[in-house]
Amino acid sequence: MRIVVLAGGIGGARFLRGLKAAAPDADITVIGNTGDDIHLFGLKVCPDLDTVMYTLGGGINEEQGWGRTDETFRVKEELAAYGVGPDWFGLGDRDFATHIVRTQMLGAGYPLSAVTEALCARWKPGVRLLPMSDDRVETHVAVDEEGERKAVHFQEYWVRLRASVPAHAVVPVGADQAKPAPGVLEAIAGADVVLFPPSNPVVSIGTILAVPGIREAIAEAGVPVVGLSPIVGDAPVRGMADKVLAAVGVEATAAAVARHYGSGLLDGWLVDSVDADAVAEVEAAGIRCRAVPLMMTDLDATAAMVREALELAAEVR
Ligand code: GDP
Ligand code: FO1
Ligand code: CA
Repeated sequence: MRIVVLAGGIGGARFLRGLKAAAPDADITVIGNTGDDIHLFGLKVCPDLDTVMYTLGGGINEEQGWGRTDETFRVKEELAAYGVGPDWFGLGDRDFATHIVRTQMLGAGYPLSAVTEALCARWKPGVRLLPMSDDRVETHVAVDEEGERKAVHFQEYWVRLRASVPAHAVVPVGADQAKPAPGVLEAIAGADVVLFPPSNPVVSIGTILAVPGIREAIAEAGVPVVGLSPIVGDAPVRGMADKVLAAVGVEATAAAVARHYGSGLLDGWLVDSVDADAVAEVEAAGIRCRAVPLMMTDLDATAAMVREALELAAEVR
């Protein structure tokens, strides 16, 4: 079975671990969000691609969910001694190596897709990891700071500001001009099923869908598209997805997120058992829906979620 997954960082990566366990023989292509990407310390940082790569490759810091395991911060301390920041973004020593390789290869002219493939040759994530685009896309967030409306990079909003100020708009800058990376449209066209993990609907999956051609390819593939809610009990399981949902005028509920994707895109939607009340509302919107446990507490629980998603896909086919 050929499975295409649109993935952000932590939610996407943990879901993919469950997918590999539940469908060990599947051919999995991951289309990763690159809207979080930023240039810092002179290096190109791709948080969501690295989170997927390290998680599936066994190098992730499990507690944190991002960055390398067994990490130290000597380089960052030395940079700080030169007054070089930003101080709010923690790039570890082991992680620095990944970023040096990436930036070196990009500087030599390789596209991000080729660089990602080269990095994955070491980590062997067991999936084909493609950036959504080789073109630069950066999510910016409109906020008020010191009485002034301004746009900040998503990382500044998320990491420095901890999403503590209202987001007035979320803009994937460059997305409208971006082309899907090589292999993305082909993977979608050849898929048997497309899955949306419980990733952030706005700044992860929303950004991938903002690359012209990707949403259309999914809709035209004529295969089941099934998603899992990142919202459980009217709040994100982790992180601050409610803040960016508010910016696009979507309520932080499992049903509202399904309606946001819409029946033109989604065929099936899983909500958590605590949100069983939402099933009728989602089905009324023309999306087949089931309530099942959606907490990725361990690999078994995550694999069970995946099996539910694949069963729902078989049902809507
Ligand atoms: P990020 O890029 O690191 O923010 O990760 P993603 O965009 O892939 O996923 C973030 C989303 O995952 C958040 O909105 C969380 O609510 C959701 N999430 C994290 N853990 C779980 C879980 O165990 N169950 C469900 N249903 N959602 C989860
Ligand atoms: N998240 C933080 O909250 N603080 C950090 O210092 C931080 C550093 C970092 C370095 C590399 C990397 O790949 C990810 C990193 N993240 C950090 C996570 C990440 O930037 C955000 O959680 C995501 O972009 C949201 O998906
Ligand atoms: Ca992300």
